[in-house]
Amino acid sequence: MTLNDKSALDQALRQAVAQTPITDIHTHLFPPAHGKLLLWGVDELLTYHYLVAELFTVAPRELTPEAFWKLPRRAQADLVWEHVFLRHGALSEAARGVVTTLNKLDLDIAGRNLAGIREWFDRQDAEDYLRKVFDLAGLDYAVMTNDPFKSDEVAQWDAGRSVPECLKAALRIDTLILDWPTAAATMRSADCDTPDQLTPKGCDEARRFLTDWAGRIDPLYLAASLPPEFGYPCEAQYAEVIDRVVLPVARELGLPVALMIGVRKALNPALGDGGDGVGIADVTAVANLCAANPNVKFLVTMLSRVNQHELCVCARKFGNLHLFGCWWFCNDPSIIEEITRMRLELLGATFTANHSDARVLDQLVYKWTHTRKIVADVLAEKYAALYDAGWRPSDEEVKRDVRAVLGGTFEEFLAK
Ligand code: RAT
Ligand code: ZN
Repeated sequence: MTLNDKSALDQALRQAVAQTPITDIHTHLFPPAHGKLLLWGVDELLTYHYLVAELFTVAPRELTPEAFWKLPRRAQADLVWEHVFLRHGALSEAARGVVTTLNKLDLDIAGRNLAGIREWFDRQDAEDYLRKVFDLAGLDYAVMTNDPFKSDEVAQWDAGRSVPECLKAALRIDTLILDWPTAAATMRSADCDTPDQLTPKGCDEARRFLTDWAGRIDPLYLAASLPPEFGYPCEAQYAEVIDRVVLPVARELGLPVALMIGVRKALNPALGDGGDGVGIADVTAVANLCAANPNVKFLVTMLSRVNQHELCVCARKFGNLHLFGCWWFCNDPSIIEEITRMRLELLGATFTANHSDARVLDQLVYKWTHTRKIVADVLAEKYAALYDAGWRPSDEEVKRDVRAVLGGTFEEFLAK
């Protein structure tokens, strides 16, 4: 059906954004059967590392990170609640996210009834709650981050625990790329004969290790987060690991390589996960990787706002490069809006607008509520301009384009 009037077009678009199932292509969720690895509930929401970092910008000087980390989770959550929410207004995106989530769950956040909210969570069952959250967020599936170099994660796979259909795997390989000796030690404990040096035999064994893991968990892609200094080609050992291990496995198994570039790890180590920072990265490294490896697909996101325009231009040059998400410090409304508009203008609907990066199951609710609103507003503006220019899209085309930026082009890219 052609949408011949502008308000029908706007309505169709907004309805499509509200109803289209989303594929969340990067999270830190785990199957409920993996026990404690799956974080959920109000105390986990309140102690999200974004909020812990915020706590230490407002907390009294007597409260040190060292003392904070020794407290039980609930006491940590109380401190965030008191200082970030009650005393300082809950104005950040991470704080608003907690409010959106609890409100969408029909809990009494307006009444600030933290005790009642905790009681409600104490009565939930992880499996049922997972289904409820996926329904509320409107997801078809989410991609996990599965690290074969982390023993607590490996133990769950060794035990053969079940994985629900709505969670797909991604094989995380930061340790392999950035810290060969530690990766080699892990591989040796998994019956690979990998020496501390990057020898031909070590590379064979590492390729075998990755291939075995891919067989076990069926990942959609290989993934790593990298520092701003990441360069390619370069003399550093990581470039050799990429050339001799990662790219051959990606080619052989037909798996894309996801690169998240620009994190300055442990800027303030006392804050744990909340202590990482951002640096401006080198987009040329991505261009060189894409140019030198036309038969490997790259999924790329960058952490610095400064890199976003150059990265969009790069994506216009390489069919083997797919841009995704507004990562971490870019996952704020003003920046999501800017990046989404920029990507649409430079790339059309051939990118993945966002990923949640959810570490706590419940965060899916707010991350996608907030992103859907922005995607709807930006697409509405673009469709209105296109209408004014004389184009008349059909309802089906609008739905196709909405799905494209919410997971459709990601799936096409995987299948390419
Ligand atoms: O966004 C985050 O929660 C970060 O801490 C990281 O998890 C980052 O997204 C990563 O995957 O390394
Ligand atoms: Zn992440």
